Amino acid sequence: MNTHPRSAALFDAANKVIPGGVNSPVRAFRAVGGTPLFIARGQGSHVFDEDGREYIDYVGSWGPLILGHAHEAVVQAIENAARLGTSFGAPTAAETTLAELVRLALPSIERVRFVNSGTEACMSALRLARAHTAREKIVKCAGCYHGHADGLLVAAGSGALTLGIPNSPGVTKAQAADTIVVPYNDVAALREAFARYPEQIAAVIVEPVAGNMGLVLPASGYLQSVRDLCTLSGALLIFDEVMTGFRVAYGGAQTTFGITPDLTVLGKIIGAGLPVGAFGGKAAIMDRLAPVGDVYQAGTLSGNPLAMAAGIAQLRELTRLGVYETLEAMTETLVSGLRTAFAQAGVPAQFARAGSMWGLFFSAAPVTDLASAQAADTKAYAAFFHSMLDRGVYLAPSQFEAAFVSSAHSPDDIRSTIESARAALA
Ligand code: HOZ
Repeated sequence: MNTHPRSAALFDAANKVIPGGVNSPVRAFRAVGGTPLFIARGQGSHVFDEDGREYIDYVGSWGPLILGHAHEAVVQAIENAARLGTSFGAPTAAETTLAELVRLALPSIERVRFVNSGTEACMSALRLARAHTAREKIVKCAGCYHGHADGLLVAAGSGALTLGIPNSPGVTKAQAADTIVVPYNDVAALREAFARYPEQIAAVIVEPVAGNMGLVLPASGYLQSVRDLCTLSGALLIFDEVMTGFRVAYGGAQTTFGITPDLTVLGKIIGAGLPVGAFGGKAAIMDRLAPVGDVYQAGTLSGNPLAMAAGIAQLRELTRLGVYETLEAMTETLVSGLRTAFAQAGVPAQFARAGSMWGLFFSAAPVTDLASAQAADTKAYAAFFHSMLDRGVYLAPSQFEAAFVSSAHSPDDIRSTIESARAALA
């Protein structure tokens, strides 16, 4: 019996006009099977599907909804901004206000440019890094995901990994040739890459906490070694903090781990879930961008007034005393409760947490990189995902994604999620 008839009907209709019925592939539920839920609305920590069912949401639009769905301050800011006009293609004061908030939060950023997505931000940051260093090659880690620009769809994580197409057709050999791939958490491999391509590597781009092959933490000292190797060889270090920025701490993973990247990429969290991204860094690098410098980068919707207003409202809420402490404590309660539930059920699993991001692998062995992430039991994850969904808990429909707790999650949500997991594992 189909328990989601309306979602199923909407999916059928979508499939007729949208490839695969979705506008971003992980949503299609291919990794876990079944019909994707069509979401009608979200409120706080919960989402409601088109069939009227309610779920505790740990996707949170893939991270940006750190205050939960439809937070009053964010909604009000968007409403106010919309009344003044939705787009001008001209500068607005709000862009400087948000830029200031970002600069104050992340001391490695002296100048920031807003774009519309993490993909755009990564693509632009790399162009800038290549121009600044006059070098062409870049290094990325297998299983890290930096959006879907051509040269970055090489050993990519997230949806590309979920669907088994980490190297997408359509990316030419030439586009992929300048991307060097090394395993995450492997300093020796990175050192070897620098030795093999002396003075050719423009930048190393890395998720300081990997969140697109599931959640994989950096080994102790790894990020410092990456920093040191970049400095030694004159390559730029780019932290992709699309997931971790304003999430693992207000100042992002660079604050948590005390590492200063040359460039930082930020994503939808600085727009409270509206389409926005950003990249920023030292003025000496950022000022190569047009119109000051000669590196071209542009966009009509960049710095869009609705996105700026939402972002300002969200970041201001996040500066309230104790927000991160509460988020972290809540997430720790959840993860330790789940860990105990799995242990008591005799199901081998690896849990990881960074601030209010968390992840789960069905694996008896530690997960430290893409190879160990791929060795986890994805079928067991799919079965668990559906059992949890049946019990009103919405996890990411893929093993290779992270989960997120928001400040709207209540102790009751956490308790009920742990209880659901116990029941699902029984
Ligand atoms: N690749 C995104 C998560 N890391 C999923 C995007 C989406 O489906 O909205």
